Amino acid sequence: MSDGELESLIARARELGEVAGGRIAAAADLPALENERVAWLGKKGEMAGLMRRLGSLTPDQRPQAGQVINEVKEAISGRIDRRRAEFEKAERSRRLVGEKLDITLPGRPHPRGRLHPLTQAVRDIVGILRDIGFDEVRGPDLEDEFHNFEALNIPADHPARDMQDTFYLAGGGLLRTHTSPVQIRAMKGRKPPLAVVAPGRVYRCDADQTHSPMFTQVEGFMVAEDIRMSDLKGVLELLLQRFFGKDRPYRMRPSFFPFTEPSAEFDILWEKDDGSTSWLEVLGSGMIHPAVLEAVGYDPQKYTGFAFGLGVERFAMLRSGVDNIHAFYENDQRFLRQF
Ligand code: 2NL
Repeated sequence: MSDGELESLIARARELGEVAGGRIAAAADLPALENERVAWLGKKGEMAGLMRRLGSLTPDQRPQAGQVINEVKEAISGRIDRRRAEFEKAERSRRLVGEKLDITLPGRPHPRGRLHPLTQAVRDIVGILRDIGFDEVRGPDLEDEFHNFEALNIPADHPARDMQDTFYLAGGGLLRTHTSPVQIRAMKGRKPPLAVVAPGRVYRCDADQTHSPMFTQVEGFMVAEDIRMSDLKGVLELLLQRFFGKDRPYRMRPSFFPFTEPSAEFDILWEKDDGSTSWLEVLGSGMIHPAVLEAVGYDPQKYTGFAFGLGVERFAMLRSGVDNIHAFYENDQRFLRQF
């Protein structure tokens, strides 16, 4: 075999190495680069073609030519690897620029949750009474005639028992019209002396600007030997002063409820925007009627007590200046955020 064939093979290998270098440098992206790898180094590629030509050389010529071809192959492979690394680096920095975070920006504020104004008012009222020794109790919204009416000395022909005032359920149940039945249950389950406060939702068949078919009440009572009207006045004055402020004038005037005798209502003096004032009723109360004490098994000769009831919406409205009770139930964030 002639030296000419050896020389031409080596020259061809070096020439192809040069051409491959140019093509690899010109590859525009990773897929194009992969095409070059297949074209030069693949099984059917240019370098494999050169290797096949080794067969036409003499055995002592083959190692020489083989070494050159291998050097060229390695050079091509090295160029491809470096070019690939360049593409990968460029791709990474493109991604990093896209994902860039400005960690010096202020964080997005999370709106702070808060208690509903009625929940706040219930907690304040109950808190004031717990401070002076009242026990908080809760009970069912669904009641029966005995606990809601009969035990409270409300006779069968009383207007409160009318379909127009009370939500009756099929089957004889009713939605409690006050939290008194919770107190009746507390009295039946315990013995005097005791003082209890019962907050909760109550229901009446009634709706306008100042009435909602569901509203929130806090009732309370105290029963022991020798509880007097002065105890009633002392406790309720403290409640009004702590809730509305010490300087807010109040007055007590006679009233009537079937479950208390005598009965008294409390008004507070309210100053309007135009400077004029008026008395607003905020609390009903009285000495617990002997018939009520008897209904729960207490001896009215031995024990006396007072009880009171208040509408929480009223308390909350007067404290905050809200003039429509329904605002408390619409869950408008613009309203609720103000409290
Ligand atoms: C009002 C009047 C009142 C009571 C509620 C009561 C409860 C028992 C016994 C006796 Cl278990 N009385 N509760 C007493 C007087 C008035 O509420 O105007 N509430 C909004």
